[in-house]
Amino acid sequence: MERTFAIIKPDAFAAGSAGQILARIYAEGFKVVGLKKLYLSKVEAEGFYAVHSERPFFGELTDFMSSGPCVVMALEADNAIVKWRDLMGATNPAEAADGTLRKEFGSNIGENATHGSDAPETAAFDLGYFFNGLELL
Ligand code: 3AN
Repeated sequence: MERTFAIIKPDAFAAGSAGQILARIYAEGFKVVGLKKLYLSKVEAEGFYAVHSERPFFGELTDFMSSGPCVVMALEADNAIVKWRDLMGATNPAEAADGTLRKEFGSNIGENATHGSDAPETAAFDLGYFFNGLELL
């Protein structure tokens, strides 16, 4: 079993899509180990995306992620990191495959409905940024 970190981003939460996305998560066989609604500050979003701080879209990305509430989750499954990335689809919803969450719920490369860790190291950072150990029992 592996754990990964996921976000229902502010665009999808504001659109009322959180329930449908959560239903897909359960239908695909993930166990939801942690879940909470947060309204990130700009500073909190910047800390989370620090790895992207030199990218040209960093300001836009952190403005968006602090623009409204989101839902952060710890998901558990066999091969959870790749499994969740596959369910999300490509970063750009226009390039995401049919049946993926970003295809169905994303609008553009910035407002793309969901986040998912891309490797064991980033999953460990992401989970530790948002959850303490007691929250993941
Ligand atoms: P992914 O989330 O698929 O791993 P990354 O790591 O390339 O994609 O990018 C991190 C986040 O930054 C993406 N989820 C997306 O919301 C945002 N992003 C990526 N590229 C752009 C861009 N060109 N313009 C605005 N936001 C972007």
